[in-house]
Formats: sequence, C-alpha cells, structure tokens
Amino acid sequence: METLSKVFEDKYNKNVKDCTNEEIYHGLLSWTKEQLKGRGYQDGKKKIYYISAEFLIGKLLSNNLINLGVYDEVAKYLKENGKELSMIEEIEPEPSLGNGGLGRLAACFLDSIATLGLPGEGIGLNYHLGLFKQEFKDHLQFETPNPWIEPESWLTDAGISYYVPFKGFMLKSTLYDIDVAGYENKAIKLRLFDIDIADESIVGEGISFDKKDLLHNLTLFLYPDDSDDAGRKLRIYQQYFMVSNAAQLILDEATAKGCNLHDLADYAVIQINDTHPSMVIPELIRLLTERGIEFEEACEIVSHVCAYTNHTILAEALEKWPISYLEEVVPHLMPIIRKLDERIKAKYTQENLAIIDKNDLVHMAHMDIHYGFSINGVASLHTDILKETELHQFYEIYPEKFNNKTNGITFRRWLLHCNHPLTEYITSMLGDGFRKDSFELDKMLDFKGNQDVLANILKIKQDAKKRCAEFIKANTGEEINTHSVYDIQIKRLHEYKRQQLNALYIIDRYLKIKAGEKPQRPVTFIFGAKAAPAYVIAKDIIHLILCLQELINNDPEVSPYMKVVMVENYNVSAAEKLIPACDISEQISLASKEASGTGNMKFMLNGAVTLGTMDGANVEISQLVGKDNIYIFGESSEQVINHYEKADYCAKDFYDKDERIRHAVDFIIGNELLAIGSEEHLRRLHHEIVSKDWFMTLLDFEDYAKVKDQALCDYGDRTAWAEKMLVNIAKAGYFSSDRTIEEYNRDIWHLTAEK
Ligand code: 4GP
Repeated sequence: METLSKVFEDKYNKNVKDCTNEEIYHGLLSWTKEQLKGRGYQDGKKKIYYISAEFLIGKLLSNNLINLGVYDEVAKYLKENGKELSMIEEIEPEPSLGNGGLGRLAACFLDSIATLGLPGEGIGLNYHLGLFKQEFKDHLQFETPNPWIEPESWLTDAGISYYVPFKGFMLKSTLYDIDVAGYENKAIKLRLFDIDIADESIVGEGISFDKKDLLHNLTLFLYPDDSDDAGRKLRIYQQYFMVSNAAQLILDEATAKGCNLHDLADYAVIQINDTHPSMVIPELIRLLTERGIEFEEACEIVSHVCAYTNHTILAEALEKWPISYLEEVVPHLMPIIRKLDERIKAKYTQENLAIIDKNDLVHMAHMDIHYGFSINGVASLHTDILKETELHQFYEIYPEKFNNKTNGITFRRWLLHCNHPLTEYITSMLGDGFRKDSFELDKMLDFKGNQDVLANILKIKQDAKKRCAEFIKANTGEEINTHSVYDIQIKRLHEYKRQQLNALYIIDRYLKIKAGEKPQRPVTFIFGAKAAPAYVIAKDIIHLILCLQELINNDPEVSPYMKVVMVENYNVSAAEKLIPACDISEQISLASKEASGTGNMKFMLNGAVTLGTMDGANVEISQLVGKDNIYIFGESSEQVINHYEKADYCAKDFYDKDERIRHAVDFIIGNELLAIGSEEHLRRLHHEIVSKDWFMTLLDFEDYAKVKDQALCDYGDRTAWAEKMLVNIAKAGYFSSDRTIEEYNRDIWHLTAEK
C-alpha cells in the first residue's frame, strides 16, 4: 500500500487519515488506473469487437479492486486509517451508459472476456448525460439529465480520432477508453467514441433539446426520444457514428497486425448486439471497397466477420428504418444496402426475407441475418421461439447460423462485490475455487440438511435486509419492517414485464385486509423501474405504484401487514443493494416475451426464490433447481402464442366474469386512489387493462395470486425455505457469464485465450 499512500501525499500533500472521502476516492481512482495499465492488455491475432449502443457498467472502483486482487488489502489499509471503503464507493458517480438487460449483459460480458483471457474490446458511445435520471414528483416520473463524467474519471483519452461522413458534413471523433480488469487477469478496453463539440448547455427543461443540432447533441443522450422524425433520425446519426468509428478502428487494428483485408476474418469478429450496430455491415463493405476490394468479395469478407445477437422478439426493438431517413443521413450507404437487398431478392422471392420491404423500410435484423454468419438468442426458449416463430423463414434457409447462448452474469459484481458476507461464508464452506469455476457452487448441495448452514444462510439474508432497509429509507424516506418478506421486482418498466400484475395483487391483498382478513405475515413489495420517457402506459403504471405506496404505507390498519416502496432512479448501484436482501424474486413476464432475463439469475445467486412464469431463462432455472425450489404460474409460451395467433384473448371477459379481478382493477379508479393521484393517468391505465391488456395480465391473475400466496405461506417454514435458498445458490453456477462467454468463443468467435 506504499504506492497508494504516496498518491495521497503527492496529490494532496496529506496523509490518508486527513483526506476527505472525496479525496480518497480520487486518489484511489488514479492509483487504480495505474495498476490497471501495469497489468497489460489481452492481445492476440484475432479479436472480438463487441459493438453495443449500451454498456451498463455500474460503478467501477470496487470491481476493479476485486479483479485486481487488492480489495481486501485496500479496505484494510483504509480501515487502519479510520476510513471505510464502502463510504468511499458512495462518492463514485455511476456511469449512465445503459438502459436495461442488453446493456448490463454487455458489461458482464466484458468482465468475462477479460477474465477468460480473450482478446477483445467493447465499442460504443460516450453519452454525457446518459439515459436520464428519474425523479418522482406528485407520484409521477420526471426525467432530468444524468451527468456522470467528472474532470477525473475512468475515461482516458486514447489519442485516436476518425472522420465520419454524413450527408453534407463530416464529424471528427475522439476516442475514450475505460479499462476493464479481468479477474486476476489482464485488462481489456471499453472504447467509447465521442465528439469534442458536444454541448450539454443546449439541454432545456427536463431532457429536452434541439434534436436537429447534431454538432452539439450527438453524444448527449442514450436513446433520445424517438416519437418524432427528428428523434428517429438522431438515432440513425448516433448509430452510424458508432459503427463508422468502429469499422475504421477495426480495419486499422487489423492492418497494423498484418491483415491484408482479404483475410479480415482471421483478425476480427464483430458481435452485433441487437440491431443498433447493424449499419456496421454496409459500412465495412463501403470501407473495404474504398480500399480496393471488389464488392462481391467485400460482402463475402464481412459475412465471415459479423455475428448478431437478438435480445427480444418485441417488434419495437427490431428496427426498421425508412429509406428516406437513411437517404437523408447516410446517403452513401444506401447504394450498398440496395445492392445487398438485390442479391437476396435474386435468390429468394419471399417478401418476409427481404431487407427492403415493399413499404421502403430497411429491416436491420434481416440484413444481420443474411450477411452475418451466426444468429443467437439469449435463452433456450427464446432461441426456440426465434427458430420456430419469429424468424422461422430465416431458420428454414440458414439452419446452421442459428444457435443459443443462454445469458449469464458476472459473479464478481453480483456476488463477490455486492454480497461480501455471503461470499465469505461460501468461501468458508467450499474454499475459493467457485470464484473461477462457478460450477463448484454445486458442492453446497452437500450441506442441504445441515441445520447450522441453513441458520447461517438465514442470518446472512437477515443482515442484508437490514442494510437494504437503510438504503430504502435514504432513497424513499419509507421505513420498512426488516422482518417482513421482501418481494422485489426490479427491471425496466414495460407492460410485458407486468409490474401491473404485481400491483393488482397488492390491491387484492389490501382489499382483503380492509375486509378484515389479516394475513399471516408482513410483506414489503419493492419496485424499481424506469419507464421510457415517451411510453405513456408505463408511466401510468409507475403512477399507480406510487399512489399505492402513499395509500398503503399511511394506513395504520394495513401498513403493519404490507408496505409498498418504489425506489427512485433505479440503477446498477441500487440493484446491488436490493438483490442480496430479496426473499422472493418477481419474474412474471407474459410467457414468450422475456427473452431471458438476467435479474432472475442475480437473485437466485443471492439466495432468493423465484416466483415466475415459464419464460426466458426462468425455464432453465426451474430445470436446474427443480419444482420444489421455484414458484411457477401462468400459461405457457405455446398457449400464449396460440392466443395471439387466434386473437382469442379478451381482457373484458375476465373482468366481467371474475369478481375478484373486477374489484382489483376498478380500485385503480376508486375514490381512495383518485384522492391521491391523477384521474387522467389512472383512468387511462384502467381503460387499457380492461379494453386491451395486450400482455394478458388478467389471464394469469388468479394463478399468480394463488402461487404467490403459497410462496408467502411456505416462507413461514424457515428451515424448508432456507433449503430452497441453498439449492438456488448452489445451482446458480450455470449462469456465470464466464460459461456464456466460453460458449460464444467455442461456437462463434474462435479466439485463442492468453494464459
Ligand atoms: C433484454 C431482454 O429483455 C432480456 O430478457 C435479456 O435478458 C436482455 O436483453 C439481455 O439479453 N433486451 C433489452 C432490449 O434490453 O433493449 O431489447
């Protein structure tokens, strides 16, 4: 720790004892950056370039210290000097570079790529103001900018710039790197392109700004509002800026290593993370032809370099851009995209295989599938649905391209960092082999009948619940009962994820308590979710939950039995505090709609029991833990797909025939909530549920309520519950992102690991 002490002396002319937490954070930041550099980088002839619009990396200090193997030493050194590392972690701003699952997955993947010693890079954009910061006022969500870049940060100017051509002008980029340490291994880089002239001062009220002011707005926000033409075009500007920079960087790196461009596939493999980076395909073809390669050969080369991951079957995410937009933003790509489309049309006549459809829309995913060599889904059920339904026409012509890669999470962040007590306890039982080989967790099953172990697991959970209650108090102002069951649903707000189903259960329980039916034990229902700024119904659901929070928590007759809290500005840092404390993990999407989910994996690893539908990776979780250790409800994905095909689901029928459902739904527009909330929002939501309910909330309500009641009842048998917790932890090994990345490498990337 001598070099660290010296940092404080050199930087502040002080002993660490006399430094403020801010000073210690900044001292640690510069020291850790040096240590990372000293570690060196993974290198090799061939590299994976993981291009993604989002990287939801979370705070970096503690994870870097863990991966560098110095966390305990640093914590001890600080403690000896009267300082707490956990307090210093609080100073760090969380980088706001992602939105949800696919962004967090990308961050876990970087950790695993580095840990496994694979040569790779993440490539994205450096959004100054992030997605947005969520604030609650009058029980409504408001959005404000989420600045996170400070004068001293994890970013390092890489000294690399490119020119990116748009119609009528060029933009010069600057590249910033963030080092990502592998666990006890070298580092890799997350490379974020930016423009020097981005100007945060153009942002007006909330997160509004002039969408046409490209010279100043290009890298301000992730996913700017796309509810109008200018917003949609801005997204294309951003995407092209990202992939043109990426393509130039990739070709430069490859040629520097001796690539003659004909053999690019020996030097680079590109993983296209969802459709946002799809324009890398025509852009690479453009750059290759500019450098003297024939068009046909360029197509061939790119088809051996690009692979595509699909993260959702929701139509809204399978981007289709009007030709007119592309002509306006990147006219030089359109002749290439047209040629790519013509080649396909010459071979296949089916309309649903075309890149450009008859409405002049360019289907980005179609381009990825035709001109990529691999397409993967992110959980077994999801890949099956892609093959059999959503992308069936492609599966018929390219069966060999389709493969499944069930998602995973990095255990460094989601166990070692976020749950020190559990990590230490597992280490005391099993040794520390599980840190590198997650499947070793399986050995915990040997302790299933061991009463001491079960008691310790319960104690660790109880302590986590106490810490979490402090976080909730600070975040929401609400006091919660640390002896209540913690039932947690944290994820983006979307109707398919069905936070509204959970809310209806809460209303039903409230009504029962009011009618004199006192429940066996108290429950705290915890939510955390951001709604996309233009997604009206999602914001109405937030409104409902916040109104329920106000009503229930202030009712002395009800609050001893239940409370509702919605954490403000849910992000990675909040997840790290909530997940270790969870008893029941809510994974209640409409079957077939959640591609995988990764929160479900984080919760089980931390000893929560899943309450969920047979959707996404829940299916694999249930196979691993067995039916006694998970609570499954609801209609299956086949049944749901069938309802959509036959269009035979009618929410109103459920509402009319089932009194319990009707009472719960009508409570949304009852006097109690109208006295608290906004009539406009509550009525609109009520109307949506009764008359449309596209994600079939009412279909699964009865079964959900029954199974959830059962879980809450079973919680009372503490020993049996602790056994379920233990089995969940033991079986989580499969969901390490190290396993996922090994599979990507084995089947798609074919890189040589550095030892
Ligand atoms: C998410 C999916 O919704 C989630 O099920 C999956 O676990 C995650 O990707 C990672 O694969 N999709 C998105 C998105 O985040 O924006 O489509």
